[in-house]
Amino acid sequence: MRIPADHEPGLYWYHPHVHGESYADVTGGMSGALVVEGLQQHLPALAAMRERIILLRDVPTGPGAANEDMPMSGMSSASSGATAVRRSGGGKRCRAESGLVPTLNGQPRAQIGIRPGERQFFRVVNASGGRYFDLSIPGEQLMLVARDGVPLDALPGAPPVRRESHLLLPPAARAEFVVQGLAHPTVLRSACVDTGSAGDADPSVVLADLVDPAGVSGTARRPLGASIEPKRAVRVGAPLPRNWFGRPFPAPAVRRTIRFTEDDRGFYINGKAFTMADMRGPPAIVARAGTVERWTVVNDTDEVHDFHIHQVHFVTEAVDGVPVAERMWADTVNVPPRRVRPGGGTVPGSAVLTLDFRNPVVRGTFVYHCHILDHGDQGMMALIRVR
Ligand SMILES: [Cu+2]
Repeated sequence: MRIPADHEPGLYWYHPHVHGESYADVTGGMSGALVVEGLQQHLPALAAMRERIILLRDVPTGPGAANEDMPMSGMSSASSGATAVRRSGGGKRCRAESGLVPTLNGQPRAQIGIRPGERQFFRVVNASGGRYFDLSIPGEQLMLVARDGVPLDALPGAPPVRRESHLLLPPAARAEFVVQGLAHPTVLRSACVDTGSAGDADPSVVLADLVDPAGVSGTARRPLGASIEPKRAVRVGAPLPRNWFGRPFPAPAVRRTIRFTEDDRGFYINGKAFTMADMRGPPAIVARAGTVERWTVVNDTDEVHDFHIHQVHFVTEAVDGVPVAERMWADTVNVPPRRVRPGGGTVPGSAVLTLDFRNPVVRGTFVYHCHILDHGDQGMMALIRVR
């Protein structure tokens, strides 16, 4: 595989993409991580830290495999802008069985050794077929440095590090963040994600225990590893590759609406359920290379959908009409379900995206789809050609 010299450093992953079978293949574990090296050169503080590549997979559960977490704590509600989702208060949906058990690098409840004060660099892939994770570590903030393979400061004006109380990772999303060991044992957990009244159950779960490998020692009070506190100046080393991610946007060349719907027979984009035969058919969208486009992804269903496009990254500008304050590059975004209007009727959910077709390597015909893979398999997918 040839990686262009101006590619961003960051975290990607791979899996089979056979239409109609992706959910089964990915749930069966056919996936792996891909790291494009260089983030540690850009943020030298990371180079001093232990790196952990973490794949979260959902696997079919056997008897007694459940690993339910405690009820929702009083954490603040969604703060991570582009991927805000409603969080439920631990109601029925949060106790529902999904039939799948989440695993961290293959283990239902992993152990991660981290000394008090030690900083480690977590590079997390949501490689599940359809589960949302809402990651947090009780008692600390996560220092986010990259999302969906792109360092945060690749976007002009964005800081290299953001402090987050939790990180929502829709299926296929990646988050790269720094974790600092606490003086007492804690956990990496996922809070229950409310995926809407028709959505799948994504109950809360403990993914890993974070423990001091030396036991209760009380040593090492001072931080180990270099500082990466966003409030102090984070030292930036090698500059990021000069490429299209760092250039200001021109005005959108085209505006489009992508509408997600579903019924008892399948899942649709703009009224069309994708089939295997459509792989060779004309693309739903032809985009002009060298432009940016503004897409409004509309969710007119009662469950979340996870918009994802191949090859291209985008910036989420607004979710449900609310401008996103913390803009960043991404290739997955949660689109919230429709909601009931107080006076009656419903309002569809929406996400407004700026898609970037300027990079000359972004060419040819590829897909965009819901990355809840059973939805994509049942038709929520379409072709785009860039020329
Ligand atoms: Cu979907």
